[in-house]
Amino acid sequence: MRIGIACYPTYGGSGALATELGIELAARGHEIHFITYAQPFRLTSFHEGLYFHEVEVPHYPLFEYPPYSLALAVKMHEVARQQDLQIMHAHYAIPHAEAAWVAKQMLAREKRDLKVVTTLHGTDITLVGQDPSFWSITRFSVEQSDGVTAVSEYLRRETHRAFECDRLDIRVVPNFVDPKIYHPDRDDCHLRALAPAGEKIVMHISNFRKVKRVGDVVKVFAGLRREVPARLVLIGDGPERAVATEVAESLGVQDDVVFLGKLESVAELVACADVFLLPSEQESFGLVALEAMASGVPVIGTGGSGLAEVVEHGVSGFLHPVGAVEEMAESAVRLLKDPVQWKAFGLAARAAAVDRFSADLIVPQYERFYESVLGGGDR
Ligand code: GMT
Repeated sequence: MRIGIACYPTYGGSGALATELGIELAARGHEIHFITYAQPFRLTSFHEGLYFHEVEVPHYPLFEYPPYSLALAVKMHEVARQQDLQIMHAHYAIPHAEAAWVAKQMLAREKRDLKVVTTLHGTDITLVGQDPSFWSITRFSVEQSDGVTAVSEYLRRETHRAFECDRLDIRVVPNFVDPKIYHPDRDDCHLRALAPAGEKIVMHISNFRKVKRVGDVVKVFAGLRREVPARLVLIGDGPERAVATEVAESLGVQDDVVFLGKLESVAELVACADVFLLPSEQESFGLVALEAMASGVPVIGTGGSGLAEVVEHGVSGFLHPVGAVEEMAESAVRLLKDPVQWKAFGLAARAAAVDRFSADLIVPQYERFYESVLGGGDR
């Protein structure tokens, strides 16, 4: 198949997943065209059958807000014509699904068909899409898509509820991980540099947005560090970084908190972790938690949203209510003080990643979905 993929190229789960999907599909013989404003951060080397088309937005003094969505639609239209694309796969509805709809209408006038598949990732539905400025157009573009997928049952339910569209057919295709890239082998990890005195490593990776509750990450760490010598490794950056620093200083743990900033590849670092923390307000899935699990790292986070479909409470990690930092710290101590239990949780985490969420299992689900949208197969 000839498929366009529109996604955010920056650090974040939706862009990471879209890029990994493109790479996997190209390896399976499909022709993949990424359309976005910068090289996707996980697209770091040449892959046969995979191309990147940059969307350029001209600056003009009149534009206080340069119209990226229009430039994106124009590029989608251009690439679809030139490459004879069959499908445009929009990852994260805003503005990719809207732009794809516009490109589809432009092509229809030229008697060309382009099927639009939209994958809902999370905050496009649970946060940004519900803002009154975006609600109606998000609902419109999702409903107008030829096929819609969501990365969890939770997100499917949320979409039906928040957009009052319970009859809309949404296929759940969970996120995936490549267990060959994310693996529990610690040989290559930077354990000695991160924990020179053999401390336990507690890790968190995110875009440091409010929804991630990075203040809670530091509070959980401070709680567990009272019982277990440990260091907190924070990877990523974003608006709440200052909060993490403030909380660390106020709790007196700043010397054991390491900020590594934004990193393109985290596979060799995640394997160093003894525990991964994801105490988010909500997660539609928690791709980063899955990457930790594939690396044999138990996850401690919050229940009540999509993370509960990834982490099994009491088996591959522990899930607690949002804000329950004491309970999360207790769970971490329990694991870190009991090597037998820690090992069992790590093995269960790895097994879940391989058996339920490996690329080999999930990518064919996307292929079948595309075929069904093109009219050639069952959904
Ligand atoms: O977490 C973010 O704010 C980033 C966002 C994204 O679009 O990159 O992540 C969302 O998509 C990921 C990939 O499907 C999911 O694993 C994350 O759970 C989801 N984030 C939220 O729901 C908060």
